[in-house]
Amino acid sequence: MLIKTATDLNESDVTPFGIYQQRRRFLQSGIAIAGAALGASLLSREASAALEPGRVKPGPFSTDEEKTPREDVTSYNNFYEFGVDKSDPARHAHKLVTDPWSVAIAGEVARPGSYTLEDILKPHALEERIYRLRCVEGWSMVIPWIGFPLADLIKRFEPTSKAKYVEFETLYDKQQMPGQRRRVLEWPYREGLRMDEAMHPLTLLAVGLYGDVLPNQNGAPIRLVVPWKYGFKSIKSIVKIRLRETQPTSSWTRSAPREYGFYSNVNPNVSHPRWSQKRERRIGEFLKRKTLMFNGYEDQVASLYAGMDLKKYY
Ligand SMILES: Nc1nc2c(c(=O)[nH]1)N[C@H]1C(S)=C(S)[C@@H](COP(=O)(O)O)O[C@H]1N2
Ligand SMILES: [Mo]
Repeated sequence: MLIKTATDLNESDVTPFGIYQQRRRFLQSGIAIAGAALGASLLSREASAALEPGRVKPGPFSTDEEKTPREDVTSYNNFYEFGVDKSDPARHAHKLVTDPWSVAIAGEVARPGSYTLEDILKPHALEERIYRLRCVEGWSMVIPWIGFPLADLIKRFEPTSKAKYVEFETLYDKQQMPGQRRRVLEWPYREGLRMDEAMHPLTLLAVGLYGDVLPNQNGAPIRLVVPWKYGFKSIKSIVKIRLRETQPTSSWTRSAPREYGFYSNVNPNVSHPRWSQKRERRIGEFLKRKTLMFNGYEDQVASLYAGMDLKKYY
């Protein structure tokens, strides 16, 4: 596989240098970078001086629901590579080395290769998007992500006419990810989307949350966010993106095919074989809420599934 560097990218891929430099600082500093719009109180003085206020622009599709407190977003996690308890990721994910990081782009693309995180991010303007996340287990959060549309990344690498699906893989490294010593899932963690789902403007590659770089337990340095699907589709700490002609099998489908299908759209009318999906507990709230079709993103995504039997394609 080719190792490509920044110089291999098209001129049209390149962002004005000032923005590029700021983004480098953002990624290297590991400290908050948000401008006034995101709450300047989080910023160290050096960081705020280095960054143009408002560089992370508010993006589309944000909910105005109350955000889940940052403490909960970063301490109540599913990241089985670090253990199966909700508190394990926050406790153990500091072992993950996220710099340097590279992402392989493979399969049905004109420009496959191994790209550094810097190469991956450079042309993309970052946005803040406040999305609901609904875990298949029956809880939900509202999280202010920072990222950019997956579609913009995929287009850069020029999918071939055979590209019908996208497969994602998390890092596989038992030294850094002690949870991988137990076969609770088939490692590496894998997920997949149909091409039109991957190209949908809601589908985000996130590199930050709450105005800061992603904490390791939330999937640093880069993770997927697909807000109309159950949380497990939003794969963390991605090292490979492969475009494919055939439908990939996700880790969860492989481990329990009757419980976790390829689509895994949030759907209150289709129960998990062992529990109902009609209601959910918003983390921090006492009373349960009704789960919304497609997690409340029905207007945006229902057309992707027109004519499909969603009980069959769960
Ligand atoms: N690699 C990997 N990605 C993963 C998981 C995981 O165990 N490993 N858990 C998933 C599940 S079940 C959920 S609900 C979300 C949780 O994301 P959060 O911890 O950032 O809220 O991450 C998803 N992505
Ligand atoms: Mo989940």
